[in-house]
Amino acid sequence: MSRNLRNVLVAGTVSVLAAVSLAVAVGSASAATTPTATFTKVSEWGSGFEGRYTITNGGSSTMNSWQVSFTLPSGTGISSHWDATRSGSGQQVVFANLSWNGTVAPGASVVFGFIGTGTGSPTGCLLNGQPCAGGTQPSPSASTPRPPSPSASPSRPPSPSASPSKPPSPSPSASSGPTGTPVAANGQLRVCGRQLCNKNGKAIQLRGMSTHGIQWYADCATAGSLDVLANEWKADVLRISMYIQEGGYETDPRRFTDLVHNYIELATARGMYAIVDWHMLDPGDPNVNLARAKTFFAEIAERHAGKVNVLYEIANEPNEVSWSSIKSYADQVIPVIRQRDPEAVVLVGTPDWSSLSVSGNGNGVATITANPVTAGNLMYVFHFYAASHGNAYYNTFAQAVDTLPMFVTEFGTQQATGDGPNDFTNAQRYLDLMAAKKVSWTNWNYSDDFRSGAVFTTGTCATGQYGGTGRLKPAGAWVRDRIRTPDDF
Ligand code: IDC
Repeated sequence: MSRNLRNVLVAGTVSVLAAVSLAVAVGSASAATTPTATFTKVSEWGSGFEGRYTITNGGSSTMNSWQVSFTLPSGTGISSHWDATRSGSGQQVVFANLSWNGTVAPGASVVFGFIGTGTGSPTGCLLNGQPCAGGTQPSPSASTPRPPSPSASPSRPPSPSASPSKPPSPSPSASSGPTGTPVAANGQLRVCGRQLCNKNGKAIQLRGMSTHGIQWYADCATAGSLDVLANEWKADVLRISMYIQEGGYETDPRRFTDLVHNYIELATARGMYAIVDWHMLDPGDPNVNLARAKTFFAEIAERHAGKVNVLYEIANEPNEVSWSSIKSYADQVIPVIRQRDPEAVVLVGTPDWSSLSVSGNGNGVATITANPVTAGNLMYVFHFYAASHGNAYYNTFAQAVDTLPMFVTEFGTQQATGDGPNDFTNAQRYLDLMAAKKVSWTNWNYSDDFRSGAVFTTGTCATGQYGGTGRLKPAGAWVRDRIRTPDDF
């Protein structure tokens, strides 16, 4: 699969979407001097779709809050949403701003989105009680009041032309998402020997980004930021980092499970693989969270078994615990996943913060080889931070990739704190090895945290402006360049 093909297809999709927006907001977009809310279906897959509203303040005064209401036809529903609160009942839906995205300056836009079930589209949209298509506000001094434009009429019944007569899409299957993407090219992955192989049995390398902890930085992993990650950075994979402690899953299992469901859908709609990262860290014994992990992974695997793009990372960084305890945990969690999603690749963390025991001065490669996890179709995880982890780490990793199936789900170009100066030279040494051996990787992290390892400068996520390189820290610009280079699928 060439990047060029993917670009062409993405460009084609964008033009269809542009046409859709035009049809919905016809006659108002350029002339509007009042706020508008424009709906687009970002992608559709037969049984559902990703919907997006863009609220643009075409007026001359700042909006301090917003509310968008509409009706869905029966048979169409909403399974999850982001960047807004949702209320309403039955087919009546009401979305309103969150605390951080209610203020919209003149000329600015905010976006929220949802995953729809069924095939219908919203009708009767109102933004703060006014038609979403907006209109030209008559100035008080105008001598000749303008007649309301047809599109500004709130009582307009949904005409056939308001629901765009989009030609049937090339019907991507429900499981593989949009065409021309890493997932469309590679389909269901499996571990063949020590490699990660695609549906054709070809060894491939995936490159992408890890979110920061979604309990802190959910606002950096949005439909808009993931558009940039997929289309501009050309990432193959998104790692969804859900901490268990530190304000994560244990505080509200329902909410965090739903967040992960939603990120899986967002990645799927963009044709990226999704790694579900059970980000256990402190305490370091994964068995402490065993019951929680079983509950969580049962629901995730049940819901997403029909997809080909989900990988399960069952223990981020075990520490201060033996390999045999980690193996015991893996041997209990993996069957919970496999009963529901038999084909999925599973990733297992290794001792001493997924260092293959190097951090504890041990030799995890030999220990694991002597006593591997019982299940097949799995890979072992290695993490490194280039400014902290020199030859001892590198040499163990080099030995591991010739011995075990390995996946690097986290690395940084800086110190193990995720902060401090970058060592791009040492980082490149690891990347060269991973390219040569086709070891897949995700970099830590796709957020605007203040530390040097967060790719965006502080404050980026509040602006919603992720494109280009203007808001990237040095580590962000460096890793973006290394994700964007063509794949060999
Ligand atoms: C760090 C975050 C930091 C957060 C801390 C909490 O950068 O904002 O306060 O976690 O535990 C890892 C971990 C990952 C760390 C990262 C950088 O998997 O959670 O993130 N790191 O320290 N292993 C090695 C480095």
